Amino acid sequence: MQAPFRSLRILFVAAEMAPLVKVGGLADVVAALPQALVERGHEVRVLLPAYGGHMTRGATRLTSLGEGQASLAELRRPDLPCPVWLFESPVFAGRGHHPYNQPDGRAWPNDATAFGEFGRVAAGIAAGTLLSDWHPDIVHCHDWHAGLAPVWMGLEPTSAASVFTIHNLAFAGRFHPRVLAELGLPQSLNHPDLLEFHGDVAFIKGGLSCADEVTTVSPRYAQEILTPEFGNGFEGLLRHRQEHLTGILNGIDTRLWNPARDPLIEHAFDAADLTGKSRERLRLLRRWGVTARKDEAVLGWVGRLTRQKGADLLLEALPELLQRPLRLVVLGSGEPELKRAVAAAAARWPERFMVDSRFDESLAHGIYAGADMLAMPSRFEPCGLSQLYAMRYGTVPVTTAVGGLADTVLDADAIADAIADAIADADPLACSEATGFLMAEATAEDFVETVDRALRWFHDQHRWQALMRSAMGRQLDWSGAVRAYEQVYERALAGRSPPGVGPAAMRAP
Ligand code: NHF
Repeated sequence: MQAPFRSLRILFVAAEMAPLVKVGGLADVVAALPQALVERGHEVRVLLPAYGGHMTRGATRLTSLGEGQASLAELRRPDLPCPVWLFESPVFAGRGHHPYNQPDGRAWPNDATAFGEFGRVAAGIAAGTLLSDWHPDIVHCHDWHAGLAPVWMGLEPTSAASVFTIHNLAFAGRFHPRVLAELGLPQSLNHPDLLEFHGDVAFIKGGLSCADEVTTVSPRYAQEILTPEFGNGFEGLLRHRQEHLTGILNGIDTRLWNPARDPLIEHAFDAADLTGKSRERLRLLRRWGVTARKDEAVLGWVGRLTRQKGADLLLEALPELLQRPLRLVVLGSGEPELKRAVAAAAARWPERFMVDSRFDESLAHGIYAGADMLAMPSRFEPCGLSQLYAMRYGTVPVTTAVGGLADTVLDADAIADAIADAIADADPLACSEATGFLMAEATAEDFVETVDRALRWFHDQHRWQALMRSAMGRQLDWSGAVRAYEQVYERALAGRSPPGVGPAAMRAP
């Protein structure tokens, strides 16, 4: 049954938010979901760490925190969906160039104290001890960085309910248990039902075990993480909390990602007139001084060069792929070894395999607009946003059938076969629901085989254009997700632990 609508005060707690600080898809979601909630009539604030002075430019101080040099500042800007509250503290000092990694690539050594304190600030806002005039109904925490917020909330009297969203279970925020004492948290939290994890403490478990409701970013991933294959050791706990676990597919900000009015591309286009897309293809290749024949497809990659994303599979498949009429364009940085291997391949095949490893939002838009296909051979993918951006720009994803990819990419051959089976003389162009191509296994062989299937469609331009239009026509905005989150918020409020008592899990040991 649909819950009756009421306007809620929601505090988002996250380590990233576009355009202020972005490492991955988390940042896009933490910008777009508040926007959609605000449009539905909710009052939203986002709590973020201030990683450097550049983030607090133009912000006004709300309050100082404790006796140290920490404070809370508010940033209001036309490009932000709601006021952003910045936690300024020496614990985050020096992270200006990257929130998670030191210049040599290693994680910052004080992550536990920094994000532990961050969670404490969220709980202080929830309890009304830090700000007197704004109390959230819901504290919506994202990924391990915010995992201690529901734990701190359990230790302070608050009437707010907590929701924890898993964007990627592979990052757990795992530390030595001594951090509990360093943070002034009780040792009783070092318990298998709470934070303990194989002799360490894992901050993500704070969210998984203590939040009133847990969500993740696609229905398929919500199922997958209950299994040892995708559960990263948390599958037991997640199965235990299954009644409180919901998979809600991410949307995208369709105003920002709109090929008909995207300031980051030069030639606008839409599904009715794709001329601009061909021009964007030329423009994209011109960046590297190359052109492509009509029968050559441009296969793009936008994303981190990691094993999760299957960057190693792309490299393994490369010699085979380059036997085909293909040009590959890669935008991404990531694991040092993969970065080096990608750079070496680019040097070896300069006109066929083109790479840019700088973070460049306009090149990302340029690839979504100008490529024919998007490569995304991920081993696992909680939701995946690149395939959604690509579809919006008529770029057909070639991906693995996992997580959110399986929920959003409908295989063109599978659909064409189903239609042909159902209707004897079906129109060969029929692919009304199809949006891309799915590989069964994350292997280099399957990837090549799936690119081959995509190329067969590409070489029949009538069918290809129908497929592009079908991908572009898919509804990708936040409207469905935002209603699903409202239901989760209502459930969290209805089932929340009584103020001051703490979540059920904290009472158990
Ligand atoms: O889309 C935002 C993103 C997901 O699959 C993505 C991931 C990180 O790995 O929810 O978070």
